[in-house]
Amino acid sequence: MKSLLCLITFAALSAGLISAEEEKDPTGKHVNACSIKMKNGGKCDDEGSCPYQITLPPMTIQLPKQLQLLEKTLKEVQSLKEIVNNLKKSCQDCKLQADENPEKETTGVTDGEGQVNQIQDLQSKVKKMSISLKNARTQINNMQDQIERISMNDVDDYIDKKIANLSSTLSNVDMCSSNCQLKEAAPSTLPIVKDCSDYYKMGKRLNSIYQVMPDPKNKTFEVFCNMESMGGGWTVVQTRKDGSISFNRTWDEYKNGFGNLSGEFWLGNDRLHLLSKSRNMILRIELEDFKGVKEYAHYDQFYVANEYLKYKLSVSGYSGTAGDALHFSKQYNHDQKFFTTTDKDNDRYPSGNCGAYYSSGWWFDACMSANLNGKYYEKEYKGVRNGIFWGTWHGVSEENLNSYRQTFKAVRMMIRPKDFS
Ligand SMILES: [Ca+2]
Repeated sequence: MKSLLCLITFAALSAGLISAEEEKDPTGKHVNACSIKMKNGGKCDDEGSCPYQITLPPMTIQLPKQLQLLEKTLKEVQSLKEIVNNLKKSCQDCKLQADENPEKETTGVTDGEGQVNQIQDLQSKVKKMSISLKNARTQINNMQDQIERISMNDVDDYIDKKIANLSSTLSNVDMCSSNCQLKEAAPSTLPIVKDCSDYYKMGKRLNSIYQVMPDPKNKTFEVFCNMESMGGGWTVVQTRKDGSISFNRTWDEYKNGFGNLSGEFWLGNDRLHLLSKSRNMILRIELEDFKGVKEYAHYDQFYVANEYLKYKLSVSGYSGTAGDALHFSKQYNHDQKFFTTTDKDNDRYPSGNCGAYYSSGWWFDACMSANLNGKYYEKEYKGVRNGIFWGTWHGVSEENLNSYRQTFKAVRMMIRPKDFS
């Protein structure tokens, strides 16, 4: 009977249905003792019947009516406990998975399939968007490369051509503004004068100063036209003939030009750029020494870039008698070199400024095999070769450190459109 009562009490405790005070031993440890006590309640009578006293804990428990029902309840409670334990374990596993793989969305045990699918869809969309973003970034990078390859000069040229077309159209409209029907195909009375060759075509045959406008975006400026030598139509860009002008000048002076168009001068790098940009130009260099020897160098192509590109020189296609000093050797080559002055070092000589060393503004390499803007010496000189220099001139190759330097009496640089005839 006592064991049955203990069993019932234990079952109720396990199911959490009742609470009971736990007994402790003198050391304070919990003791799994049954709290139900049964003892002798008095003296036994003659027939041997004894009074017993049962002490129950001070609790009220509503026990099932039948023990079978109690057992069933116990089993259900056990089963519930197992389910709860499994759920706890599943939750812990889920949490661990989520910690290990934060990119994956956790789908709780209780989440429906619909939610799982939704999350997978979202993940798939995120992946697609990520790929699209990568592609877009690649395309942007490619476009940036292309933009960098398009130099400002090309854009400049493109705009110039468009403006030239517009100017031509506008002048036609002007001519036709008053009495169009009476002026049938009237020849243009406003010819475009880009350089001296246009004046030559208009019948001008006098060596003189003329106004030209190679670029409609820029103002007209004066040039000296050589209409007499070598077929005429030449726009002169540099002249040396008496040493009256110093060519040891600053960047800005070379940019804007200096000297006297009727005497010695540098036309100016900005003008050189505009002239050589407006048409494909050829270059003719003429040299004369103090012995009266005259030679020339002809280049089939000549172009000077804008200031932004440091007036880079493009020159090629040599023919002539003076030798190709601009392309002297692999070491000394003035083609594709930037312009350097005493105050702006764009040369290829790392230890100093060739312009300062040779008292000149020029398309220095590191440093030079030609320099037509060097000092004007009337007599032979020694030391630093800072005079007007042409590296393929007679006798120059035999010069040594102690010998006299070659000097020049006259130098001239002039350009003309390649298609001039
Ligand atoms: Ca340098």
